[in-house]
Amino acid sequence: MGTEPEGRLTQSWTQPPAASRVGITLETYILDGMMGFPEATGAFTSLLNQIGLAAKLITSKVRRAGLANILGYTGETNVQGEQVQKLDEVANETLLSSLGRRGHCAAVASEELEEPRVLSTDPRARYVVVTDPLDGSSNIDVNISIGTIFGILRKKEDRAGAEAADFLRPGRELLAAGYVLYGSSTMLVITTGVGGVHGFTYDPTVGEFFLSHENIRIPSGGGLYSINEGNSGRWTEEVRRWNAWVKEEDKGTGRPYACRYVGSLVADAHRTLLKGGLFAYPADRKNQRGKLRLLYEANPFAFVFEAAGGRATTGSERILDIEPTELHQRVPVVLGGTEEVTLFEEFMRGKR
Ligand code: AFP
Repeated sequence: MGTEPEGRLTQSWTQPPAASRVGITLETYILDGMMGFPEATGAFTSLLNQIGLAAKLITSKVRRAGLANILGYTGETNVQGEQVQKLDEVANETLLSSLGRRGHCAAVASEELEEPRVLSTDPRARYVVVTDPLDGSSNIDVNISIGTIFGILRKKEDRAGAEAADFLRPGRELLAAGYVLYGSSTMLVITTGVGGVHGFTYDPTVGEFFLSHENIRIPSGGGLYSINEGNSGRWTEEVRRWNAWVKEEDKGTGRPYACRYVGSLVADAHRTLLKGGLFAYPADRKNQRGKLRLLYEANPFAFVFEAAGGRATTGSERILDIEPTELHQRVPVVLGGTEEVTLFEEFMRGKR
């Protein structure tokens, strides 16, 4: 299925559906992707299905979190030095066990794990997954949208297990990436790259994801910006100049732009993808390399935004071209429509 052979995905995985297919299930979408490739072994298809299953299981846990009394801190800290809440662990274990069940995923690198977890030592397990199983966890106990972020890479060689080198690869090598948003409804957004970005909304009454947002393209303009303004005292002069510009009054360019900031990357990025504008978490005096993580936060979103016709940059460099050196490496992140991101970069280069 073009997913199975080496390198990038091709043909039916990368073709947007000819006629509208709104209403088909995620499973049908995934299976249809495989149908164009008679030589497909089904491994990639199966992996995507397991991600869909994990999304259903996590959504049910997120929805019942208060009822099941599983909110609250465990008292432990994760590798980022943040307090781990129980739901983070639940989401992490749910994803790991779903991905481990069919034997196609060799290993997972997760925000919750210091080192990758090997799931299969069978050399036929040809994929590795990067994930932030429950992003925005500080929003859990105030009932605000959170999400799961994922990316799939092909393992470098057909040998047993996986090692750090299988994960330390530029985001442009992703075979697929996406996220699940646990919002007013649960949505799974996925792309295999040039085939476009597709959004599936979960119907809890039947337990299925249905295609609701076909071939998402980020609108240009939008008049929205999303940034933690509380950090402005720590920003560089260039970021402050850009920020002052978006707040200036100017009818011609539709300014001032409206500010929207949830503090959950999945929610802020999803709104930006659908409504346009720009999301930024730049480097600042405290977070000198940025705050967000390259492998499992920035790269999957960069992959999604580019596939939707937008751009993703650090402010000076394309995110998908960064050669990672560490599993939990941080990076400045700017996501948005082409014009908005290009303008931000002009400010960063001192051209404005
Ligand atoms: P938590 O998972 O600790 O809530 O962090 C969320 C996050 O990594 C990302 O989802 C947000 O975009 C970003 O942090 C928000 O950071 P600030 O709270 O510093 O604005």
